[in-house]
Amino acid sequence: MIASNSGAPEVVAAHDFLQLNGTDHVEFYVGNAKQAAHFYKTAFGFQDLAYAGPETGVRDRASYVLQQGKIRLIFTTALRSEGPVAEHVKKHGDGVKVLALSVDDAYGAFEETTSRGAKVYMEPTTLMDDNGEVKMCGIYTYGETVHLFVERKDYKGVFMPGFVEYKTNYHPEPTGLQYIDHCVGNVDWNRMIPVVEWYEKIMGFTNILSFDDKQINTEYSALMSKVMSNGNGYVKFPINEPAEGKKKSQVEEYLEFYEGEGVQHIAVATKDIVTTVRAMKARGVEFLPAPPGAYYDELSARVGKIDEDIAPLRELGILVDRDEEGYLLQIFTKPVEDRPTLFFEIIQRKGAKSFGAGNFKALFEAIEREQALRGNL
Ligand code: TYF
Ligand code: FE
Repeated sequence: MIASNSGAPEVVAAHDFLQLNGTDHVEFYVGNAKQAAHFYKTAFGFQDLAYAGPETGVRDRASYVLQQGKIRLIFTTALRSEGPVAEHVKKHGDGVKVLALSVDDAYGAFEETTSRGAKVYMEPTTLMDDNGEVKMCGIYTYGETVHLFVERKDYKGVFMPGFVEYKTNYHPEPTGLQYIDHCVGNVDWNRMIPVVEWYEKIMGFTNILSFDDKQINTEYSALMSKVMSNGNGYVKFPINEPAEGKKKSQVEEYLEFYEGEGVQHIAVATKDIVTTVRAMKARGVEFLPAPPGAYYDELSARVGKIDEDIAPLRELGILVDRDEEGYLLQIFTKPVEDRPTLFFEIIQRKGAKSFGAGNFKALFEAIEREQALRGNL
């Protein structure tokens, strides 16, 4: 925060005018929300929370809200061929439409962002029922993706007005997922800087880390990435752009199959990555294959002493990286739909605040092997 000089016109420096409390929820637009909800319950261990659809007076769509730890995911599908949900799915396939952020003042967030030039997605709205009220508004970010600002102060209902409790007799165990650590966007050629500047200007975010194509490359491809963070660090959005390489980069493959910019991966945190990943694998989640054995032979030399045994990390293909503050363990799923677009990262932080730059080479080579199998490298 920069103090303003008395007398001089106030410089609008990046400061935390939005006061975000973290991620409120992530909404996916999908071809079949009932089956998507079943998959995220079965494979990821999410729990029933709320529902809206024809039975609750919503005519054009059905939405299932699932929860695990602090993470809330909504799966929404269209009930007719026309309308914004059907059109989104036709173009992009299943994907993330909404990254909703928790605020104390949704109307204020609308004022702060639209006065700085944000494009309006949803005017400030107050939803009310017997359980209280929820206020929200929304703005567009990259591609057709939007940010909602959600103020739910003392709302007592299951999710928000318009939703009823979703209750089934199918309750797979949670897998230990706790909160959303970061959500990454893939943007077009020459768009990373404008999007980064958009987060600085419109949202008051700062660029906390940058990786250029000299640092992120393999024999075949490259990408660039800048990590944007809000003031308290609860909301982090890395932004990736493809870079020139011998062959097609994974970001280009995404842009081609998503038919535009969008959310590439959602990183979810766990306190025990070995248990979480073992459970998810047993339930059918597909992860990128483990890096070559040499990665684990050289692990101790590269990252020093860690609390975990190396054998289960090697068995499951979990990656480890260290920074000045500690270390982190991470692993990436394969894309979770047929288009090679959205995937998930499971991450356990042990002090480290970074993003696993030491794993980029091993990771991107694993991604490229999958790309080659799809005929897209
Ligand atoms: O979010 C990150 O920066 C890390 C690394 O296509 C990463 O998870 C970056 C780009 C990418 C996959 C992973
Ligand atoms: Fe990540």
